[in-house]
Amino acid sequence: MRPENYMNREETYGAHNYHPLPVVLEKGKGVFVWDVEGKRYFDFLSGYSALSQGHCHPKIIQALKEQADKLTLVSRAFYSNVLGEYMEYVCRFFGYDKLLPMNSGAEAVETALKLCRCWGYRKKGIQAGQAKIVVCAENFHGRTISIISMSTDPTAYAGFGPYTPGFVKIPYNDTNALHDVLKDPDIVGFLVEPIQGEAGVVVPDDGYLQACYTLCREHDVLFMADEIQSGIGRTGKLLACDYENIHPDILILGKALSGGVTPISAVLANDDIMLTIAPGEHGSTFGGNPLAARIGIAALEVVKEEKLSENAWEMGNLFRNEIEDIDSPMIKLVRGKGLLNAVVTEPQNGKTAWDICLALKENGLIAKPTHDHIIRFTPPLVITKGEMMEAVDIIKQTFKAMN
Ligand code: IF1
Repeated sequence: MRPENYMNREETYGAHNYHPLPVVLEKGKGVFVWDVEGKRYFDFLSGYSALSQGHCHPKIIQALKEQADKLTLVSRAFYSNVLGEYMEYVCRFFGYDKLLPMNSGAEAVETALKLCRCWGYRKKGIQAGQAKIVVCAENFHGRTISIISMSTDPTAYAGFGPYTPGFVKIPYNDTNALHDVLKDPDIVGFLVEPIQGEAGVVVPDDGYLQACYTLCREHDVLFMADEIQSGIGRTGKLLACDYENIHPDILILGKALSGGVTPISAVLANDDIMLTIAPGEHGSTFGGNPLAARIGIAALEVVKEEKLSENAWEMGNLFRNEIEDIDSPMIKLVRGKGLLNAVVTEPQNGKTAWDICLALKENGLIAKPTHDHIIRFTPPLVITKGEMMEAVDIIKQTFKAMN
């Protein structure tokens, strides 16, 4: 079949909830993907940062194959021989007492919201039904009804009301705004992305997270970090919160927790918070399944063994230095940390970020715009210097040809 046939079939039988770049992928390995006509591309989206270990990492695929032949699911009605090992491994990896396993990132965010409210009622003594959680404008935490109820982006929430109450929205990167709302005694938590991904890789001022963390401590409010995209080495440290040496009360992980092999997410917290949820009060059919547990251990072992955080730091600096050198009227600025970067573009001669991404695709690199004019560049963290220089050259040539 030709690429158009694949695309038309998806359009015919699939919901139109995405507008994909016109490329049909068939194979992936490391930083590369190949389309159905055998053309190779640098993958600079990495499944929205889920594929940090690269496509089809042999160690993770091996773990998948071995476990798939043994036991894939028991539900949490029974124990398995793998789940406890996974829970211990991840808790020690990030320094927490306990882990609550889920599947998608949104499910983990919803779990964190429930856990925070539950702690508010059972430990902080907030009156039933009155708990409030502070969130930041321009956030992105997923697509469920309660999560879009926190959103300030009409594209995310318009047309899906009525909305879940109990959220207080404040500007991102504004500690005074947080200080002011924390006067409300019913506030039980503050949910924040250490770097805002969907907003276009918005990096807050140095010290912002630390100041928010301190305010939360002072007001007996839980600091919840959504590190689903910024975590697990993506920004050049294991967690983006590590840049400010803060240890979130509730840590939310997803995406690269599985290396892009299967949906795995997790909420981590210490006993005084996690044990406020009693048996039967929360759960998920697939959450903590043995297959995901084996894959999760392998995915994190790769992060450690291949020093992916360190590589993300070095390759991210190289990327931003090279892109900043490009002399193009279409480039307003490049920003990010580690290998979580974005180029803010300026339309020229009617050409937009989408046109740039189409041209990049023709030149062998796939990426996708967010909010029309921002192109997110998030390659797998396994990218080598040689691969990065080759990819940067494609980006340079593409912008040069757009002038
Ligand atoms: C889409 C990007 C968006 C996330 C953070 C929770 C979730 C995500 C910080 C939910 C998911 C994905 C979802 C995907 C586009 C992509 C994304 F920034 F990563 F590019 F939207 F912001 N917290 N991000 O980034 O996790 O339920 O998807 O597993 O929905 O279009 P999920």
